[in-house]
Amino acid sequence: MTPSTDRNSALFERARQLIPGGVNSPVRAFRAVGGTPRFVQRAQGAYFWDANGTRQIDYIGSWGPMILGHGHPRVVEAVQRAVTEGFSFGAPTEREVELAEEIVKHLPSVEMVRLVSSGTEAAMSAIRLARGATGRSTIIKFEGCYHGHADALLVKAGSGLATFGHPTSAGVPQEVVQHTLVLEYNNVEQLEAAFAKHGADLACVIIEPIAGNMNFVRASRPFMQKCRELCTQHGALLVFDEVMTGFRVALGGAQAVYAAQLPGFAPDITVLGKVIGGGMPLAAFGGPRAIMEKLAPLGPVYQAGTLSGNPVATACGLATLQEVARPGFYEALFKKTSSLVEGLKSAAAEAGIAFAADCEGGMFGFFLLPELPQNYGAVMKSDAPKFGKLFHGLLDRGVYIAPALYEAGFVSSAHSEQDIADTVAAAREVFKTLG
Ligand code: KE4
Repeated sequence: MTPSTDRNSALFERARQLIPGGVNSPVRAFRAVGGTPRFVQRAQGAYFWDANGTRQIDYIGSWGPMILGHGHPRVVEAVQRAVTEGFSFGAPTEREVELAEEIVKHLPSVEMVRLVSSGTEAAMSAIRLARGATGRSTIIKFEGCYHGHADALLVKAGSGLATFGHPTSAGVPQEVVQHTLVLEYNNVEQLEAAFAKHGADLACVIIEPIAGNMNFVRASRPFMQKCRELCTQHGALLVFDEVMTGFRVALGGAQAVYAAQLPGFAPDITVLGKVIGGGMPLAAFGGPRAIMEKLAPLGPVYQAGTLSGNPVATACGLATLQEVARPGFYEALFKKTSSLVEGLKSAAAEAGIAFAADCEGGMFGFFLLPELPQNYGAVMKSDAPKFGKLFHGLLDRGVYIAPALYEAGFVSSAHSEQDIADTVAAAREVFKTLG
C-alpha cells in the first residue's frame, strides 16, 4: 500500500492539522514505536477494522474497558434503550443506584461509591478525599504507576531516596507537587524510611496493585502487606488505583487477589474506571461510609461533575458488570489469557529471545527481558527498538498490541481459542526475526 492509498496515513495527516499530534491521547500516536496509527473504522468482538479495512485482533480493547469484546449484544441493546430515554439529565436516576449496588456487591471494602467520568477525575478526587479525611497533605505514589493526569500525580521521583517529586509535565508548578513523595515500587525499605520520616503528615499511599502502566508488575506480598501495615499504623489511607485492574483481573479486582494471599486485607479507598463503564466515559471512587460521607453535599470535601453518573454510560457499565458477574466468566477468561501467555513464552523460547510474561484474569504483560521486572527502573531496561520491531511485526500480521513497552495487554471474552492460536503463530514468526 502506498502512502497515497493508505487511508490511515491520509487521516493521520488530516488529524495532525487540527489535533495536537493527531490524537486525543498521546499514547495513540505510535511515537514509542514509530509508524502510522491505525484509525479504527469499526470493531466487533475481538477485532477492529482500520481505515483501510484491515482487520486486527485487538489486545488493547480501549486500554481495558472492552472486557466483553466490542459490540456485545446485551450491552448494545442496553445502550440503545438508554439513549431513547434521554442522554443526560443532571439529576439522579435509578440506574446510578443500580450501578452503585453492583459495584458495592463485588467489593467488600466499598460501602459507598461516587461516580465520575474518567479515571483521572476519580484518582484526583480520591486524593482530595484522603487529604480531607485525614487533614494531612503529603501523599506517596510510586515511580512507574500512572493515576491519570491530575497535577499532583504528574510527578517523577526526585533524586535519591524518598525525596519529594518533580513535575513530569510542563505547566505543573513545583508547589503543586511539593507534597507528593515518589518511591520505588516494591521497595519495602524505602517505604519504611518514608513513613518514619513523614508518617504523621501522610494522607495516603496511592498504588496500582498490579501496575499495568509498567506493563505488568505485581506488588510483592511483603510490599503490599507493609503498605497496609504502615498506613494503618500512621493513620494514612491506602488508596488502590484499580482503574485498570478493577473487574479486569478478577470480579473483586486486584484487592480480591491480595485478600486471598493476605487474609483480611483491604484498601481504604478504591479508584475504578474502564470496565465499569464498558467503553463509555464512566469511573468511580469508593470506600467505607465513614470516609465517603466526607464528600459534598454531606461533608467538607467538594467534588462534582455535570455528566457524573450519565444515564447512557451507566447503562453501558451496568450491562457490562452484569455480564462479567456471570458464574465462570473470569475462569474462562483467565484460561484464554494464560493460554496466550504460555504460547508466547514457548514461541520466544524457540527463537532464543529473552522473554518474561505474567497475567491475571483478563490482563497480561510481557517483557523482552530474562525475568519479570519488579520496578520501573528494571522495566526501562527493556530493549525499546526490539519491542518496536515486535510491535510492527505483529501489526503487519493482524495482531494489535499496545504501541508502548510499558503498557499492559487485555484479552476479552470474545477472543476465541483460534484468535489466541493465530496470535501465537504470528508471534512465532516475528520472534524469529528478532534474534
Ligand atoms: P483516564 O483518565 O484515562 O480514564 O484514567 C486514568 C488512569 C488512572 N489509573 C490507571 C491505573 C490508569 O491506567 C489510567 C489510564 N490508563 C491509560 C493506559 N495506561 C489510558 C490510555 C491513555 O492514556 O490514552
